[in-house]
Amino acid sequence: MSILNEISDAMQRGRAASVKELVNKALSEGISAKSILEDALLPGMDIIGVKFKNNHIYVPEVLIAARAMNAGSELLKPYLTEEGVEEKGTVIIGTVKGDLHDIGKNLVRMMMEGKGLKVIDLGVDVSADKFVTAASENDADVIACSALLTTTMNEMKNIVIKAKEVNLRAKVIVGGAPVTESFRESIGADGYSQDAATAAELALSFCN
Ligand code: B1M
Repeated sequence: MSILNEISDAMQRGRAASVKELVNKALSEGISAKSILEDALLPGMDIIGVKFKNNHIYVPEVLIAARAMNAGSELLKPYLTEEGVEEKGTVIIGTVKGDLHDIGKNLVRMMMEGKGLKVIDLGVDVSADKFVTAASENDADVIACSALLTTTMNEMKNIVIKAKEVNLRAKVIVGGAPVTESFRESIGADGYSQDAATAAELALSFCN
């Protein structure tokens, strides 16, 4: 089995310690952080998603796989982030109210930090008020919100409404698996992106 398959396999089994060990080994063998993310961790999580959907595994198994995924991707952070780049803007990031999914949001944060943006991470289950208050207090350029549930993505509309109410300077950008460009348009958000890398580019484009 290739080391990338081993990483994917250990992640799906929720073996965080093995994932860390294997990721470090892969890095020391010269495999790029991008490849470890895109060819091992992300496809592994796709498999977990399919098994979860088909009731082959349940929330506890998904949760430990998610912890292993986060443990592996944290190790990649220094490689995805350019050292010593001047701060180019401030982003407030979080997963919307009612939603506890944070793996995608964490990747988006990492990619944004990699572009030299200062990212203030509010975590998960973040209310519209909290997003807007944090953006205002930190004079942020961008609010980036993530949602993974069709039931919680509507919370993004409240963020757009609140931001307009207080005439916030920050642009609101949205993303997450169920979110689409037409949804963005329907709620009047300023931008949408499908993945972490383009989310970082989009955020940067809104910074002065
Ligand atoms: Co949940 N879950 N989950 N889950 N979970 C999904 C999302 C689901 C699709 C699974 C399924 O049925 N196939 C389904 C949602 C169905 C729907 O709404 N249409 C679902 C469900 C139903 C639930 C619960 C309701 C289950 C239950 O309790 N019965 C429950 C809800 C809890 C809650 O939030 N209130 C629940 C719970 C959980 C766990 C806690 C067990 C765990 C989360 C752990 C964690 O995040 N720490 C979990 C997981 C892991 C998943 C799946 C398997 C994987 C999600 C993930 O991390 N993907 C997921 C199935 C799937 O997506 N295939 C599923 C990897 C990640 C890198 O991708 O987050 O899409 P993603 O991020 C991408 C892009 O979307 C984008 O960039 C990222 C990287 O490219 N992106 C952005 C993300 N945010 C962005 C923000 C931006 C821009 C781009 O801002 C501008």
